[in-house]
Amino acid sequence: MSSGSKRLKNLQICRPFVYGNMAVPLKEDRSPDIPADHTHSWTVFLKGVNGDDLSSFVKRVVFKLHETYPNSSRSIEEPPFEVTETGWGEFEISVRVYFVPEASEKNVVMYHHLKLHPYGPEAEQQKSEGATVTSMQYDEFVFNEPTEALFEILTKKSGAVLPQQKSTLVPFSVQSENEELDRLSDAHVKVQENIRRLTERMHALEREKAALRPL
Ligand code: SLL
Repeated sequence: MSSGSKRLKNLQICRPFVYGNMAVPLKEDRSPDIPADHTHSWTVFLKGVNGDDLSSFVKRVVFKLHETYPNSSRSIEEPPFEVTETGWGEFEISVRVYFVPEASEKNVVMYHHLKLHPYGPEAEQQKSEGATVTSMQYDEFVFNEPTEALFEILTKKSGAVLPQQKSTLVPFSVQSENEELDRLSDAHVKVQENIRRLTERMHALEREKAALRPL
């Protein structure tokens, strides 16, 4: 076995990342090279939560676009792992991630629905402003029993960890995760309290019913 290919038993190491797309409507002064029926410019991407570079352990990312695009399978070999295009329609993009050879990990695939149009209560307003639409998903690479070499890369070279504090730029952080856990635990306490109150009420009504004499 070559050095570093031994696996570290009973160890799991995770790295957070985000993938998704941003899209903007094309303006009047669009380039003449863009086909007339295209309405939006968009970028599909995969990156660290903080915008961190993942290339110490990600070797390449293959974005598989709709077959209406020429060379619909786009292999990106270095960061930024993204594809920018123009088009008119929304469709599903597969995002396949290949890891560096030292990792000895199988590739993984995620699916992202390309989003061009705003939706929700502010959709009309955003549409009239030509606002940028973003659709992004948080996920984590989970490496079970990583090779020594991958462990070395992840702990020594790559930052790419969840930021401690939340900020307006990065919606994902240890702080927001803890806040979410607090909200869940508050909700749990409230639900337990409601169950207790309603059970008591039910028992009281049952007692009342039992005390009623049949007519
Ligand atoms: C739809 N099912 O009907 C989808 C398909 C395809 C979008 C969307 C490419 C343009 C081109 C493009 O925008 N394809 O041919 O260059 O909405």
